[in-house]
Amino acid sequence: MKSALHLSIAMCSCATALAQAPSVQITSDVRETYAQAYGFDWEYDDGTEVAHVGPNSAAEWIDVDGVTLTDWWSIEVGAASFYSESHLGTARIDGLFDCSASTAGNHFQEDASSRASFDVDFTVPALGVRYAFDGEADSSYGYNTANVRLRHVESGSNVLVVTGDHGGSDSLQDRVGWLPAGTYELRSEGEAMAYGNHDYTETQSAHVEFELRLYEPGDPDLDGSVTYADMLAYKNAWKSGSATADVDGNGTVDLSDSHAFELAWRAGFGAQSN
Ligand SMILES: [Ca+2]
Ligand SMILES: [Ca+2]
Repeated sequence: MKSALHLSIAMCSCATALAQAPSVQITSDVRETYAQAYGFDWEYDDGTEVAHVGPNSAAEWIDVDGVTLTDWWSIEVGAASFYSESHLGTARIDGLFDCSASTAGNHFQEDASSRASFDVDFTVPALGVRYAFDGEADSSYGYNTANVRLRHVESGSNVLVVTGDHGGSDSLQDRVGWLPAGTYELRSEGEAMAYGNHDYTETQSAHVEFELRLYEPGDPDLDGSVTYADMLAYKNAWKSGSATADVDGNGTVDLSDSHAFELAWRAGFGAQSN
């Protein structure tokens, strides 16, 4: 049965070809930032905030802002700031979010927070795509959140999860695999929330950084071109039953995976030779 993998090498007349950018489509893009600081005391009750919404479907968005609040007597209340940087493309989607918030301890009640959120949906075409992912998230202990998650909508399964909420720290490095056809939700959030009063102050932070790189499904060695080396790499992985040969992501390695890969590999050559 495994000899089926040999067929496609003989059937393809091309020696090598550069891979096209995979034809994923961004279908929804909501990126937002927010910072606020408020305080309350005998003769003071006020605050300030700033909120931004990123340009829909723009490839790049960098947003740096924040608030610093003092009361009517110029006594410090609190501060919050964010740095948000993200990129959307068919070959790369990434984000970097840093949020911080602090209170000064000069009032009966103080709070400050900052937030950066990233909600992007995209679709993967019929043959799927190959991916590589790096991500990390961490936050200081408290109500803070820092996370990133990639979910395949049709199956309801989380493909990638990095969670550094509430003082946690997490990372996924050099993670590779296939994304089968369908709709995907990529969600990330960083939020820092600080509280304070006359006896208590806080300084809080959240950090998230991730990069999802997308490749032609016929390019399992991820060098940007579909060559015989990719077929050989896949064949070896498939023969050994390695999870890296599980193209459809159903947890088993069988002929349906090798057939799916052969289709993708041939399509990678064909797209370039036309
Ligand atoms: Ca390759
Ligand atoms: Ca499979």
